Amino acid sequence: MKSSRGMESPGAAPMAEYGEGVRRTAGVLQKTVRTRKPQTRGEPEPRAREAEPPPRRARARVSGRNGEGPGFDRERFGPLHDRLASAQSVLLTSHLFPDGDSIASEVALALHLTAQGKSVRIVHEIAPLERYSFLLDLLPPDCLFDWTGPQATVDADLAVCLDVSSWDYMGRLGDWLRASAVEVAAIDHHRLGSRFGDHDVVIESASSTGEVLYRYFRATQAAVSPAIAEAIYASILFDTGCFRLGLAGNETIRLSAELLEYGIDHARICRELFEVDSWEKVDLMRHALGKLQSGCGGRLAWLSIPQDLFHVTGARFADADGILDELLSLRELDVCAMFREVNGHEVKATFRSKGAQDVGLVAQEFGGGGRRTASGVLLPGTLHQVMESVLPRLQAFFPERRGRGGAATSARLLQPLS
Ligand SMILES: [Mn+2]
Repeated sequence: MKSSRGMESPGAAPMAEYGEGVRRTAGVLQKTVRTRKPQTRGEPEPRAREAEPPPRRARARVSGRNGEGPGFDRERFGPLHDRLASAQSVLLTSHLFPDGDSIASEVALALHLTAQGKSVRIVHEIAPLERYSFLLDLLPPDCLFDWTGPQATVDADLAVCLDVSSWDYMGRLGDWLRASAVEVAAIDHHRLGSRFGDHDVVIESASSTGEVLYRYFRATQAAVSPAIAEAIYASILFDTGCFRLGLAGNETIRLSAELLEYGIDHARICRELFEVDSWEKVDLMRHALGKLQSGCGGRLAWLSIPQDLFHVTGARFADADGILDELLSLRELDVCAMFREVNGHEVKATFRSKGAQDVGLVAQEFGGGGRRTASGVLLPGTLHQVMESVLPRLQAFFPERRGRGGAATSARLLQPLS
């Protein structure tokens, strides 16, 4: 089965969210080439971002020898550090449907670069969801963001691609970058198929691209402002679902504790990231869970969402994102999958694993991408065809169940809602 793209993070906004003309602008930021917008939530500035001194521990950290901070690895960080130092105008971008990690890491790097007097522009060909505006509000007034795509890129001498290491998942902007003379660097935590840019920094053990950036900042003794710390902390919370999912290991938690010393309001960021659902989403979940099926002794579960359901409930494509993360709360469950009909001939398959099974490999086998615990792929075909093709691969994770009366294939259909 031929397939296409699929970076995936918990909460990632997938393709069809933006894929139809009607929905393209619904619920997403609709600004083009503008400076920072005024505060719109009617709240006072939550903190003095630049005025505060860094916390004591952060100050102590900055006094390394030979210009090298903790964890400095010249081979890993040196080329990017040198190239960023000489860049004047930097374009920042991410994958096609930017998620919390995409936007937060772009914002953190933009803050870092503008503080050095560099011209920075964040570019996406489709606007990010409105829910990420609290991150964009951290940007300084002179940082431009632009949702018009490739035409915005002409004056950059370096492009940094964050949270994406696949040209396939960069849309028209990726095509433009590849054809242009602009140098490219990747900062990422996804499994890298092949070398991407000339100055890549990829750390697969990091929870998020924001964490990769923070390790880079520490290693290069970069000044970390409270706003940078907040953006990085948000990226870690987003990609780990508040330290529950993915790679939330010792180092991630240690670094997060360090970030909290910048005066971050953990509860507020959790609210901004995770308490943003609509009643339409709840309605979608209610219907979608009515079609939940399980197999392999309850270790595998899957559900499918026909396109109609989005129309009926008024929910957006991305509203289905959190459903699999909810299923992970099931004790017996190890792997779950969701199949969303994008249109009559394409289906987005999304996978989650608690970690023992590598769903990143499954997505990769079908041409998609992601990590061990979260992955996805856009596949051609009808819902039925795609599920018939993909489910046996997931069932193969649990061979011991297959020999026992075909438990792997006798799916249990939970009682639908009346
Ligand atoms: Mn990420």
